[in-house]
Amino acid sequence: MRRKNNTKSKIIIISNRLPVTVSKRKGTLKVQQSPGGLATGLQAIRKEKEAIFIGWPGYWPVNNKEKRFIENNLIYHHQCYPVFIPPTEINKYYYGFANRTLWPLFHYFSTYCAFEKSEWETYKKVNQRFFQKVIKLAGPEDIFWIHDYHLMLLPSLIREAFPQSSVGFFLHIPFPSSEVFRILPWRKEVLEGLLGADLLGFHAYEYVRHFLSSVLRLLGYEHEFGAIQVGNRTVKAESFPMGVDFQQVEELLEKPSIKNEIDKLKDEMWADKKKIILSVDRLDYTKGIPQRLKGIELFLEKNPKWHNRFTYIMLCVPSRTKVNYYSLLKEEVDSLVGRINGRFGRLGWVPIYYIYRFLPFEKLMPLYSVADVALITPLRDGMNLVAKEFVACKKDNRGVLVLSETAGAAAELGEALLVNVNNREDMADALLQALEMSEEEQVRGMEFMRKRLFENDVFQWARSFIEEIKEVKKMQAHCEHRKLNEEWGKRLICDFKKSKNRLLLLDYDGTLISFTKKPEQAKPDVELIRILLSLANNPGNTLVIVSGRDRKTLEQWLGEVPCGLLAEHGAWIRRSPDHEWEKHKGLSGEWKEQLKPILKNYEIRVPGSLVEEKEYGIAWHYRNANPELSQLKSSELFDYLIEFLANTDLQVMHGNKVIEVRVFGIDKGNGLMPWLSKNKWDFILAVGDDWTDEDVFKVLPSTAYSIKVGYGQSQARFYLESPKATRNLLVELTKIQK
Ligand code: GDG
Repeated sequence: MRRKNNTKSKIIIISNRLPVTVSKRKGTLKVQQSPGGLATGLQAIRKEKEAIFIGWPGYWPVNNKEKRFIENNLIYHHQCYPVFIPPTEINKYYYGFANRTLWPLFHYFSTYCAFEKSEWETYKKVNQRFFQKVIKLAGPEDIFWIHDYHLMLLPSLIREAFPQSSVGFFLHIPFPSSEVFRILPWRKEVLEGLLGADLLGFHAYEYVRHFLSSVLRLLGYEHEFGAIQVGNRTVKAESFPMGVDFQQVEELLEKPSIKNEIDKLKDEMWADKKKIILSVDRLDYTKGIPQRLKGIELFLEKNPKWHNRFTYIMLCVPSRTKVNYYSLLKEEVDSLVGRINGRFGRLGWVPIYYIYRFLPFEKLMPLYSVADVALITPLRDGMNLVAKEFVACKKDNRGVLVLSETAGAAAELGEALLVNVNNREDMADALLQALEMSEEEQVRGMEFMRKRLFENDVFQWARSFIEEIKEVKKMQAHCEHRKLNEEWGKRLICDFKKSKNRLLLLDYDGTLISFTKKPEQAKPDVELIRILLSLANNPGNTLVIVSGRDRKTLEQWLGEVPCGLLAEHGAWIRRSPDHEWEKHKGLSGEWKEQLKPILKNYEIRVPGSLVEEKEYGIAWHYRNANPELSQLKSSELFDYLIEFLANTDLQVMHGNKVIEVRVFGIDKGNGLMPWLSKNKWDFILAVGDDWTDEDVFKVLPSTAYSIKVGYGQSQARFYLESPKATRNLLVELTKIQK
């Protein structure tokens, strides 16, 4: 029964719910399509990709025989591998942590959240259960695609077991602002769990932004265009708005049984010329159902002329009925519907048809098809597929979508009437506008939306996600390829041996020595001085220390080494100990007096940060400050300085946890010209870790060995992990004394 395939890669889709659910009625087991938006997406992936599914079947077997029976059925008929979870664990993991903690928190209902340690523990345990199933079925070559908030610890569990594997994670609900996310007591564990993936997908760019800022604020990892460096691995966060199966909708609309159903509905509903308003939701507090009903009540109060001229079909599917807030919501909705129907209904007309059950998609389509207006007004929604399905069903381009601006779908469906659900007036006005909209206007909006949905259907969504995982893997492989590995190390040493005129350009902080809490603590140790002396004393070598530090410090710390020095990123150079310091032409430091108070102000406002004054530059360091605050303040200061210094000859640089201002044209590459312009070098090595070292890498000939210390984008040909690795390389070079 176990399928283990280590030779060929396959896609493994892992989600809490399988695309099918098992239930037992009157002693008979039944397998049905699972409800909800995620299941809709999974069905689509399975149409296109060769994939297997791992997930909870929604049922706990009574004995082993039943368990085996279910397993066989699901595996052979549905490519689904069930993870059986005992009811006690389901209570704490699914109804508990997933739906009483994560769901409300991620939808900004923080007051609905329970923070129960035992539920969190069970959540971890169930993630482990999924992991155990995964390792039984998977091989390291497989592509893992994990879905949704129930399994946020699984990416890192898989990463540990298969370090080279391709892991994608997609969140179907919003990722909240970091201010809200940080409320979670286990926030770091959750983020670390997610960062085990190579690619993290979200429905909207806004959620990506929130995720990245949580990662920065809570774990201190910065990002570059959505790429986060986690150790030696690049992790990407991107938005992939999920679409619908447009083609299936078109085909189903042609199916005789559905056509008949549509005609029947039209006869029934349109006979008395009433307009049809439709909503379709799980009965969930995030869907804004009471708010919508109150909007309709106000609409009825304000527009008596519309009485008896429309019918609102409100389809609610029962959901998470075991969670307290859901049963309270049910009571509230029942009473509001009763109140409105009681107040405005009359013989022959009730404004609201309230249906409380699940309808299969084929039954939904005729409703979408005949509805004049869809009222999709969640308070928060990751995407909302119902809105998209409604548009996809509007083959004749007629119909109006009223959509809440806080649904992920609003980012793509800008032609809809966008509303603020909490504003009853806004809701009532939008409904009136929708009911009275001219056909011309309806068609104009619908056409645009349909075109967009046609192009970005659910297959495009799945394809682009899987393709992007592969891209991230390529990016990682490229990075791995750039590593100065043993083979390249040997080549470097061999070229070093063969050459006679070598130029060695070494940055100091972060390259030869690790960062310290305070800049003045990064004095060279005995070992470093020994290495530098040995390199500098080799007659074949010309050694230059290329630093952003001031010349006094460099001289104090490295004065005994017979090497060249470049200080303040090239504002000063000392060609050799026999030379005087030379200043870059036309430099003046008077401007610093104007900037000092601004930077000092930041030093006071951001505890742990400090201002460093150089002769021709001034810098604000924030390495030891709170990452959250310093990220915010550094961007603020950077933006401010850029504007403040526009039209001057000063430039602002955002380096590694430092913002520095210096005179334009001063950079390490320019500063090195006195050495680089000599054409005698048959070997050049340049090592640096920072943004400012890129100016050196840029001006080197392509044969030079340029090495970046640390990961991330760089113009350097190679990279090394740490200052320690740099030293190891240099020690090897000291062994060649010619
Ligand atoms: C989550 C996120 C995100 C079928 N019968 C009924 C029914 N269906 C199908 C609909 C639609 C799906 O269920 C509902 O999807 P939604 O996207 O509207 O909402 P959630 O279930 O909350 O889904 C959501 C989605 O995942 C996908 O990523 O868009 O933001 O919350 O395909 O055809 N739906 C309802 N009643 C039925 O009788 N409500």
